[in-house]
Amino acid sequence: MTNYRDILKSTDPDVFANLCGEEDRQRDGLELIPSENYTYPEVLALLGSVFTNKYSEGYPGRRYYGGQEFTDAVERLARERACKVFRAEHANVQPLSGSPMNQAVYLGVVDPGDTILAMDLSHGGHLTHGSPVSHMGKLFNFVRYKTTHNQGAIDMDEIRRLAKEHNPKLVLCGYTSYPRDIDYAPFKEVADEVGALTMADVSHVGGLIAGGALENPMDAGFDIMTTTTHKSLRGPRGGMILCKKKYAKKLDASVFPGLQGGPHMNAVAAIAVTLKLADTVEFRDYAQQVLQNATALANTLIAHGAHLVTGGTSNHMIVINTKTWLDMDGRQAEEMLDRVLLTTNKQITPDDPLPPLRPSGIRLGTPAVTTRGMKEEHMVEVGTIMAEALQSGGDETKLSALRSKVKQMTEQFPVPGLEPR
Ligand code: DSN
Repeated sequence: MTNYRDILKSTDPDVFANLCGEEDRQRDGLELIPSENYTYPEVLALLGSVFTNKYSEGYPGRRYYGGQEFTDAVERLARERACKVFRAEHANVQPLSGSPMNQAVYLGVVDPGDTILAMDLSHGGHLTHGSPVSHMGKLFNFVRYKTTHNQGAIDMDEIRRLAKEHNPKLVLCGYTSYPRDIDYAPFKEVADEVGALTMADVSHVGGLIAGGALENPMDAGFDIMTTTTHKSLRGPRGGMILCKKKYAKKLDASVFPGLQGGPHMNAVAAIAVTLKLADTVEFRDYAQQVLQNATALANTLIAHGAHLVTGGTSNHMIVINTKTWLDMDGRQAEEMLDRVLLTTNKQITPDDPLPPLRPSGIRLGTPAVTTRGMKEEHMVEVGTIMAEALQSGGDETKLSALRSKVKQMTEQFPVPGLEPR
């Protein structure tokens, strides 16, 4: 078998050195960014496969180029498996990633200038959910709802009021920084009352829904659901649109030729195998463990006095207001945790008075550490290390001791698909 690494090393030692550096970073540290994960060795094999050589504009059986016997087969497998895992009538597996996936939905089912009801960015909505800095925010009239002031709950009365006032064409839920599960049925009710379509962007929790650990919006009668494939689902970077049959034609045409050209068939093949692996008892156990680990981590942080947005978690994610807790902004907190090899991301909090690059908090989650095999007792350890690091005042002796503890844990739990050094 060709040794691609040796070829790369000899052709481009600079890039090779950075690849090795990134491997070491992933091996030696703990990934706590809630949208990241360690993918399967099978996915790594497919991403680096000859499927990347192929142009496949169109859909299985209707392509614009020849030579599609095998690309058709893998795309059909991916679509069938997506429908089965998410109980959807139709699946499009070609979106290149999360943003084009959501853009394809808007451009496919609503007209420019139409109103879309979605969550405010600082309360957990994604950039593509109508942030004014995104092109989507300029193209469509986004009306934004917020969570409640005290407990950060979804305020269905307010959402109903806004829906009746603004008559949206699309009601959107599913978030990028919201640490709670969602009750989808009331969204469907409100949308039905105003004649709007329903869309759930479950990019963060797609794997937890596939694994049966969280509620599936398709079961609540949603029209459209989108999910990225590289977060809790553990697949390649990519996106999927699931929908009722009656929107299939419009949404397929919106992805291609509306928005995209050739799909990345190496990623489509990798999505197919990801979905096969998601439909297993092992994956269902994994999804449950992600939730149990998040609860254990949240409880540990709370025991150390941390201020958690919404007071806790009921999904894979935790958002900490480090500003109110320790008078430390999110950038300082992220950098302090980097020093003990715990990777998190700075995060704006609801109605954050601070700017996005120096916001009030950090966001973390458990999909990646669960993939490494960690359980609740390890989360207690991670939460304690985290709290001690954040309260260390930057003392290098303390941080060095904490770093050693993290290294011991990472040696005990290797990254799947990454050989030990
Ligand atoms: N970047 C993703 C996240 O971290 O949530 C969303 O686009």
